[in-house]
Amino acid sequence: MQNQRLRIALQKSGKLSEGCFELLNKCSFKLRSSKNHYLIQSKELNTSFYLIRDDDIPGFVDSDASDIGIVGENGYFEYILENPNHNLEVITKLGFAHCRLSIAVPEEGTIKSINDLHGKTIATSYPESLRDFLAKHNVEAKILVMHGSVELAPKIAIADAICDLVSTGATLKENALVELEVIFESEAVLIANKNVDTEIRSRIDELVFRLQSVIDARDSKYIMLHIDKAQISKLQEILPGCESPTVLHLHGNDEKVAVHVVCKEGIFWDTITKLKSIGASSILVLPIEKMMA
Ligand code: PRT
Ligand code: ZN
Repeated sequence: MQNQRLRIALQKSGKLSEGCFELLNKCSFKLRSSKNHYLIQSKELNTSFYLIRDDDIPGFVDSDASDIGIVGENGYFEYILENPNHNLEVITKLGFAHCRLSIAVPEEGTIKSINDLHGKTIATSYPESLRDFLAKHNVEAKILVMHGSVELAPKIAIADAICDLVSTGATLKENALVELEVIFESEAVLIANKNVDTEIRSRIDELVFRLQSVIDARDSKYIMLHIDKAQISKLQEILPGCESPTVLHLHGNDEKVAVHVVCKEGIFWDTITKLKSIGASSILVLPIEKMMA
């Protein structure tokens, strides 16, 4: 019996929400982004989804307003540094919303190393993560907290440097800034309140199993091809990370076999070219929807 609802906090709209909805919908939830919906009830695993701002998710889970949540590691780190007595734990990384928290400085400026930041002003939306980094590197600098448009701070001369999230680097480039130091890399993570009861814990385990099956399948391909028996070991060299291949007899052909493999690495055109160079033919590369261990 699933009496209690599993409560999940997600970002309502932004850089995390699309990836969250896509991943959860592949786990049989039917979530849709909607302007006016802050609560979605689902029969699947008896869940309630709370759609809120990403900044509120760690506090929501910590205070038991929600059992679990999906947030960027950057938001999680910032929260636990600010709240050392928190009740949070990271359950699993989710492989999307990749970015990095970096210190960046004006391209043509005089700051060329971390030590040059002594006595300077750094603008950021992540003061705790920056404070922690500066302390570890014995740098004393002033932190200016901004909640948006951080990249403009050096241009309008209210800061000498910034500490902000970077993904492609295009925003830094547009503002004539260069990365000086990466503080940490970040991706979306599933966080939980450590004190959930056993019924909720088992439901979280079921959800994590589903999420992991989708994540594992995402970059895996099912490959079918024909090849000379003698070339099977070379085939495994070309497709690293492939499970033990299934080798099937081909009717009326004693030299060639059909090989089926699951390959965990991306299959690109140059891999196909290498497969052809060892005599592989009839190559089929298929996507995998879910992979259960
Ligand atoms: O409204 P709400 O508070 O929920 O959303 P928000 O506007 O505060 O957050 P949002 O949606 O911008 O980001 C949510 C989370 O997505 C972040 O906490 C990160 O974990 C993750 N993420 C991944 C990013 C980026 N990539 C990203 N590129 N968050 C922000 N950016 C911004 C960055 O701040 C900078 O302004 O994009 C710009 C840089 O991008 P590039 O590609 O030009 O380098
Ligand atoms: Zn936010």
